Amino acid sequence: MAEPAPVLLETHGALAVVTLNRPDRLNAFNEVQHRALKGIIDSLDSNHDCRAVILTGAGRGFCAGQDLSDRVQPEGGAAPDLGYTLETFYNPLIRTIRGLQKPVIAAVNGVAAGAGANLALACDIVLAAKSAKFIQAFSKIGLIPDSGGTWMLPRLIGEARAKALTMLAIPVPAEEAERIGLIYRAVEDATLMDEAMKLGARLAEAPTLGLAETKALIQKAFTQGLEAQLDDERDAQRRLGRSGDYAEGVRAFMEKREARFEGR
Ligand code: LHQ
Repeated sequence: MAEPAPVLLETHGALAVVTLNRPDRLNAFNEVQHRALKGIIDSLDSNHDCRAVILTGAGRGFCAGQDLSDRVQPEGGAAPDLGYTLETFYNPLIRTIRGLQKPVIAAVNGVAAGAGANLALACDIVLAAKSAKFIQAFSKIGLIPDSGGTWMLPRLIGEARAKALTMLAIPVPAEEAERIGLIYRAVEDATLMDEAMKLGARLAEAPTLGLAETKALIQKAFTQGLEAQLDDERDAQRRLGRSGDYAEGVRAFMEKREARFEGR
């Protein structure tokens, strides 16, 4: 029998739902799953008809990070080059999601551990089922929080919490993750996908160019001062002022009707 696809793609109009699909391994990444996900995300990136993306996991987990069964080192065997793995797979994935010119929602259906947790946190809006938890599991196996973890965590939750949660690999339940600002919202398990689909559908009808500029500007804010940020806001607003969606938004407001944005 053919192996099931390691990543599934469904489209609902302009909304794409991408599902990591190795449920018996809690969707931990092997190279095949990495290549499949990268291929799908790249195709959505260049597809103008796709205006919002949901990333979720099949089964009871979101993603348990690297598949460690691929990584058992034989006694006396050569050490693996984990830098190669990051450079080849995880770093391009995180860069692509952060650079995607459309919003990405993580619908965290269950445990998100290691690089799986940081993959979720790299998404623009993180919803999680109340039973889900986030674990910076790296310190348990002698590693650092990769896939952007050391960059995102102090920014999201501050240095004190970031250091404690990573060094102690403390599991953070979804409701606490919401409370400390690690994620946007924790929702009832049974409603997670409905909530994610509602949010996704709304974003897929929004002015995509404006959302893309908003995403890029908010991400930039961490690495530059107010002067540079004001300049970048001016440039982005200038570009958006020439967009069809801006013209439509203003017309719709003046005509007291719902705007029909086209992502142009
Ligand atoms: C797994 C995994 C897994 C294989 C669950 N691998 N099978 C980047 C560069 C290169 C290399 C190194 O890593 C990285 C980045 C990283 O991501 S490092 C961090 C890697 N991930 C982890 O350390 C997490 C390991 N998993 C766990 O700690 C637990 O499984 C969690 C807390 C996620 C879930 O615990 P439980 O709910 O108790 O489930 P479980 O442990 O029973 O797992 C269910 C099955 O999934 C089980 O298989 P089995 O055949 O016994 O049913 C696990 O072996 C398998 N699984 N994570 N990462």
